[in-house]
Amino acid sequence: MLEDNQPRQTGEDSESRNEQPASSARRSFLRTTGLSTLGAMVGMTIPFEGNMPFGVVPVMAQDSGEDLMSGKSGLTLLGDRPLNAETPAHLLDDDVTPYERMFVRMNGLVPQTALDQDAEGWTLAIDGEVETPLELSIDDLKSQFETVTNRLVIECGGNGRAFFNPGASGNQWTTGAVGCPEWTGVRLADVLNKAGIKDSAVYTAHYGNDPHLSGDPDKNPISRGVPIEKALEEGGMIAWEMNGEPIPAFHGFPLRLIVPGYPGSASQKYLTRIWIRDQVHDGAKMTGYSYRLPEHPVAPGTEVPESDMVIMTVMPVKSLITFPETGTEVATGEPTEVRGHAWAGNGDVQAMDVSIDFGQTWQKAELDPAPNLYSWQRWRADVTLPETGYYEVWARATDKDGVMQPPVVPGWNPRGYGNNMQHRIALVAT
Ligand SMILES: Nc1nc2c(c(=O)[nH]1)N[C@H]1C(S)=C(S)[C@@H](COP(=O)(O)O)O[C@H]1N2
Ligand SMILES: [Mo]
Repeated sequence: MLEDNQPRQTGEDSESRNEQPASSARRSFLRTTGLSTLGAMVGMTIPFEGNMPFGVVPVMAQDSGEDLMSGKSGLTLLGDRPLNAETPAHLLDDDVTPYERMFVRMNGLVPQTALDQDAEGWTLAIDGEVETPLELSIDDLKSQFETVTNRLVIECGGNGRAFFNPGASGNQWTTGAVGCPEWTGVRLADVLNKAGIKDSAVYTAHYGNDPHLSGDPDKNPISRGVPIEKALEEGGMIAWEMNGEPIPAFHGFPLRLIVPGYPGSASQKYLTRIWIRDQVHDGAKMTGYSYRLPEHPVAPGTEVPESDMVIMTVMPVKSLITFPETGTEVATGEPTEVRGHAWAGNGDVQAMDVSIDFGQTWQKAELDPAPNLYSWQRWRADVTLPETGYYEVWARATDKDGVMQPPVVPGWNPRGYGNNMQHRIALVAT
């Protein structure tokens, strides 16, 4: 079983998007376009849409993955079943990542409730090792707890996998499986404390209502958790809004968990239940090689026994150059602004440097403080390219413990997680 990612299906399965519950194709889920789903696939209204047989996909949409990504053009589609798409670095320049630029990582199918933006009767259960199990409606969350708004980074644990050598199976994310939207909801710790966490609590277990790719209702596409200490720490949220709007279908409508600083997989979308367990959670994609790293460093390509794999926790320090776009021509001998974002799974980034000579010398960049814990931080620097020709800008962030991004892929591991190598762009001085 391929646990982290399913390969994109080809050949006879190329029509498999029809297997999305067909009625989903009927309803408008893209509030941003105002078109029906089928209309969004072809980018225009389909006057006779009501006559189209159940499950039929418009011819014009059949070969173009981009059509599934309505409202997100400019993203790179890595697969359509499940739907996965990443964002080119120069499209991530916003301080707050807008919907259009937010990467999508689905392990299963987008649930019908999200496609329909139907939150009727939605409840969140908090149970297991708690004094008082809770069954909370969204209104209960809004009325019983303090509402907070925070910018929180979500980054897939496999971001950067494409650079591994030997390569690792799974989505070939380059640098764009990351974003920092603004989330509104309640603190995870407040909700857990209301339920009363027992001393026997060890780990959380997260559940959503998204169907497994097989359609088997007894299977979860993903159910991960975090150590109870992490869940009770500052930063975690149960959110119902992204960027001031109900959370869009691809990102977890109507409720999602955000556990910042941990791999994105800990941030369960379509959240229905948080089960507090007295042992480490063993749900879908918690075991085997999924989101696990070798306990001790291994040479690239080593076959690591399953028993030596440990759960990936805090994400490493990282940064992106979001401006200018790689390959841009700039004026020789004049200051050129480069800028981007930096973030770290253990909190604030303390320093940011850039190099224009392949890492021989570094210059300090200006680094803004984080607007809140676990937001990414804006950095900028002026670089001057001394003569005409080809240059690269390399960018390097340093976390609060003095740990810095390496120039090459660190810590090879079988599934290609945690690559925080320096981001590089090309600049041409003319
Ligand atoms: N219910 C549910 N939650 C999920 C997933 C999923 O497939 N189903 N994918 C996880 C993974 S692996 C990542 S990286 C993030 C991606 O969040 P996004 O699609 O909103 O960018 O969601 C996480 N939460
Ligand atoms: Mo992920």
